[in-house]
Amino acid sequence: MRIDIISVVPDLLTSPFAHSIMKRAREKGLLEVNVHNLRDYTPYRQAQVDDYQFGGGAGMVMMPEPLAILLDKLKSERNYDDVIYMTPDGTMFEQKVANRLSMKENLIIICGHYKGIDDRIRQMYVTMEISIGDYVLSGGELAAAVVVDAIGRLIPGVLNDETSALFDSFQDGLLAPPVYTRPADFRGVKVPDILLCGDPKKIDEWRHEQSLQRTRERRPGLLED
Ligand code: 6GU
Repeated sequence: MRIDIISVVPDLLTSPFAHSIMKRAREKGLLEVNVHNLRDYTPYRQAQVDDYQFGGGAGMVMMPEPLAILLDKLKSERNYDDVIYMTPDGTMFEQKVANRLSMKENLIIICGHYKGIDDRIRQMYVTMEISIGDYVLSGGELAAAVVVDAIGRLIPGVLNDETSALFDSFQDGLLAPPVYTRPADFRGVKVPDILLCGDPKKIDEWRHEQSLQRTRERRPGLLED
């Protein structure tokens, strides 16, 4: 999968993909992330990319021309499955959405700043708008990093058996069960006996029961869906 990210603060998008599973995905050639600095594509002087909003009001708006120039260039080079705009008024990002996006070949992600982007870019180019939650971030970059991480780890071959996504919270609509490692007795608190019994079937049943119980207690809404 190839993901092109458009940003006015590209430095925010280096570290999130330089470590751990994202790093391995890129090294294996399964994920290619290209971050583009929007200022490199503006036709305006002094690398201007934003301007006052028509109608007045506080806050700048990202101008359409620099975005259109870069979007046209990318779209002339390959076909994109979606042009995603990160915005707090977008569709809520959930595991279902991540699963679906992980099957795509080429994606563009636009990170907004200030008051957001000129609405004509949304009308003319954007095919999908994503929010990562009901709170406001100062820009779309951290949200884009969340989305790319959630998608990237689902690309076939990125995770191995040990990191398998199959048992993640949400993947089966339930929260994950509790996990333990050594020591079996930590300051007097013991690992549940069943995990030491050696019977995989019994352990699976216990884990499923724990998943159900956690979901009932913490996120009962998930059981209704
Ligand atoms: Cl995608 N962008 C911004 N700026 N704030 C957000 C968000 C996105 N999702 C939740 N809050």
